[in-house]
Amino acid sequence: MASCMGCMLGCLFIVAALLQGAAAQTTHEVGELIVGGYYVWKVPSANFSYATWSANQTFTVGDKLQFNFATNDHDVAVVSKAAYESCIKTDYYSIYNKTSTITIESAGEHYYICTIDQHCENNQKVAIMVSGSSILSYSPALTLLLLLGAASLFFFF
Ligand SMILES: [Cu+2]
Repeated sequence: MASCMGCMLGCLFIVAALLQGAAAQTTHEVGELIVGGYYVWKVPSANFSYATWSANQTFTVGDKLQFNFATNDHDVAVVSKAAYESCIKTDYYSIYNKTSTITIESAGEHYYICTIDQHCENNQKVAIMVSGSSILSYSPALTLLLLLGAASLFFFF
């Protein structure tokens, strides 16, 4: 009976920790806040900068980038650093032609540009730096919770 309780307690701890880890993943709306309260992927106005936007956010593997825009007005091309810097629009890893949510799959730098007209030259492009984070490295409290869960499993079995 005691081992059953311990097992259940351990499982609950781990499930709670995993749920908290999943909830920690963020969806970043990549864009400028417009009238009406929407974030839109667009050519930045004078008082908005994608560089500043990016610098003020924390990106973690598993986070999502949401690009909102009207089809044909813009697109999102995932590009290399060189293509980002020089606005090379024909050399991309993938491209999205309508409002899209892109999951960040890996740590490091990621680059996105709009290939429509001169939008990229007018700074409709964003670079993000993604930290390599797992659930365990996400927070010390979470790690402790996981360890407690595992320990109670071990102890009661
Ligand atoms: Cu555009």
